[in-house]
Amino acid sequence: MARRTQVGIIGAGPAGLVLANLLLRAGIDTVVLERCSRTYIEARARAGFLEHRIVELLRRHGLADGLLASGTRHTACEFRHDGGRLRVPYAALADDCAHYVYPQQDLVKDLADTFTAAGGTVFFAHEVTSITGMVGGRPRITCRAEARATPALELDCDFVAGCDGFRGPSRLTVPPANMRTVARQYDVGWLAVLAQVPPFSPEVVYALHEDGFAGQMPRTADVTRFYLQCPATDTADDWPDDRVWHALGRRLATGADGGRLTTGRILQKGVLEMRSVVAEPMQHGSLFLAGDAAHVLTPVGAKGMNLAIADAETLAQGMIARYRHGDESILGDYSARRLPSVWAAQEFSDWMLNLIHAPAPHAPDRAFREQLRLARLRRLADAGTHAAAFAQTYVGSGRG
Ligand code: FAS
Repeated sequence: MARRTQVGIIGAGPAGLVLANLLLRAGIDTVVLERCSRTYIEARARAGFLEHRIVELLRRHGLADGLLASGTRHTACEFRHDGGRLRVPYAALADDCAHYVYPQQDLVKDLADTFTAAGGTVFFAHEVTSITGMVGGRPRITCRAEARATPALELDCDFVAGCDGFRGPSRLTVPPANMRTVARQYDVGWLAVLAQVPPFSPEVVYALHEDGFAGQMPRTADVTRFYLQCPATDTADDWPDDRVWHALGRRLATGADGGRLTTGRILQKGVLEMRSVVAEPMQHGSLFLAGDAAHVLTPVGAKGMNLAIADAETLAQGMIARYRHGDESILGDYSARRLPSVWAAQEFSDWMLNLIHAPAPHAPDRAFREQLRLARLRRLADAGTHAAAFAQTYVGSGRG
């Protein structure tokens, strides 16, 4: 027997859970379907950097209590090159707008707690296997439960929100003739490391080193995220712990007054594929994509989670206007409203990637590209209009 709701949401990540909370508060019936268990999604470490405009968005909707109570406010970052250090006080250059660092898994837990405490329904450990009736019919979502004994669930709804990430079924359900996917693959990898050590600097540090980029992203007082540029073909096996710590120490140029890198237990280690993808349009009939289901970026510039939450707000506004006033205009141009911000974030991420990454060792134009990125760094140092533009885009001071 199919269950009925107004909006079926696939995926309990930042996009799905923000959307679910906003719709529930507006009195719109919604059901969230999530393939993984609650315990798993509330422990899955990913992003951690929240832009100013996204913190204000969550505050506006009463969803920021946890991050404002336990998150850390960041107002500056540092670039290191060849023993030199350039500190960019981006908040001071962007109307005192700051980032908040708050682990994504903690935000996801807050959002899930708030939604279920308000009576919201999430089917955890339910994997969506098909989506039908998006055009001209009645959308139906079918999923199978992890627990073999539990019968498959069918959900009839007016709208389907595909918030199921880059590998989820939603985008793949749309015929290619109705949605183009544009992509860029970068010829570098990022070794993403999560370590049980205190950060050596309270701020984000980007090191531009001839061996490749290295970065430190504080997460909490005793857990730190590090990134190391590596060949795209590398795997975690190529990076035993001592090699990781050696490369971090060398590239981040810690020691003296550069902060002392504490080595310790590595909790997580994996090579991230550096690719960027955008689906256009982000909707098809009664199916609307939000977050990584519609667009992925490299973690450079830390925009992924922020875009996902901004998509969810615009989609919620569209659905609320539709149910309350029969006004389909926001839903009608949902993609036109979101894609400019998506491409702005892609452009910034690409610019940042070319700033911090060392050109490939044997690239014929290596020396030229090296000078280009130093020129970019010098422009950031002059604290003029360019640095201000960097600060505003980096921190997300404008409307997103
Ligand atoms: P999510 O991927 O978070 O959520 C989608 C949900 O859908 C998942 O819970 C999944 O289990 C579920 N799902 C998938 N298929 C399903 C199915 N068939 N049925 C039911 N459910 C299904 N971004 C930053 O801004 N800063 C960072 O530092 C950063 N670091 C990252 C590090 C890593 C290792 C990764 C992988 C990503 C990182 N990102 C970062 C990007 C990341 O934060 C994403 O942008 C963010 O999770 C996007 O949120 P959602 O769109 O909600 O998708």
